[in-house]
Amino acid sequence: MNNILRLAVQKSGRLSEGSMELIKSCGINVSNGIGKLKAKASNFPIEFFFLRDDDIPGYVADGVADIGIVGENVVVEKDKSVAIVHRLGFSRCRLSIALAKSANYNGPQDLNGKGIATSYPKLLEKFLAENGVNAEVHEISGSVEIAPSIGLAEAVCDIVSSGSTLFTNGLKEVETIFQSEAVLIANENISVEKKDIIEKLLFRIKSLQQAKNNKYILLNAPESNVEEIKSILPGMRSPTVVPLANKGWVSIHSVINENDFWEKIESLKAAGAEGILVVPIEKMIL
Ligand code: PRT
Ligand code: ZN
Repeated sequence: MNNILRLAVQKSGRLSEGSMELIKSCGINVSNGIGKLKAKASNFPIEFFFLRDDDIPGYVADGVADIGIVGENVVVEKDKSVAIVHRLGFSRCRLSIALAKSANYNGPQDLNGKGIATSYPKLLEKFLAENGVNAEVHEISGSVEIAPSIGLAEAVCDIVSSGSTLFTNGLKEVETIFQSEAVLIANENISVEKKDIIEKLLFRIKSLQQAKNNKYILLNAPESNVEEIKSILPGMRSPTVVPLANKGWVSIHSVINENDFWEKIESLKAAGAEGILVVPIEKMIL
């Protein structure tokens, strides 16, 4: 029992799908039947607790769970003693201050004396203090965006993703005070055995993230241009060069970062590359 890692994930909400997809992509089999509070993986020493996201930092800090997947916004707001072990890259969003579309805004000083409704009082108060703003913070637990229309506050400080909620409520985003994504958190006093399991899990997560950022590229080129092409495609170590049946031609295989992709394709074509194929990589172990 002691050597089973207890992972807290959101039961149902914006983090649930991403969390369980990540676990599945790590090759871990688990059936999270609807309404279940706990589940065990069949092929990895891990047990899942399905909880409300707000409770996850507290459960991890108290050691009820060893690790958890939760939005960084919630981790910082709850301010519990947990370690952020790894950033997971999904459920990205921002915490922003918004005002009525018609309001004038030239900077944080324009928030002086205003009422701001939010579910994130700590993050908001930090921003206000850093900017020397004296505003009245109203903590509410949901539907923050309707606060101005019901006369509760002139401004809101809420999570934004596409911006459509603010837009449909006649609000405009004026300050982004925090950028967030799902993170893996851990209890600060974890046993050596459990640390080992976390390392195994992290190894799998990192292999997936590496793979996502890279593509496998195959192309044909005249043998005489190999050196030039090699200098464009550094690859993991160095590109693979295989002779083609057609004399004087080779096939070159390598790995390319997704962000460099279009820029490099142009220089590869200029260096005589033909029949370029770019394919996704499922896992990448460096
Ligand atoms: O029931 P439980 O307490 O577990 O869930 P919850 O309702 O408190 O949280 P949930 O599922 O809404 O969000 C969980 C986490 O997802 C948040 O803490 C963020 O880290 C992250 N996340 C990512 C978001 C959004 N995107 C998001 N768009 N959380 C909330 N929203 C809401 C926001 O509050 C606003 O109402 O969506 C609306 C804005 O979206 P846009 O696209 O209209 O801008
Ligand atoms: Zn919540």
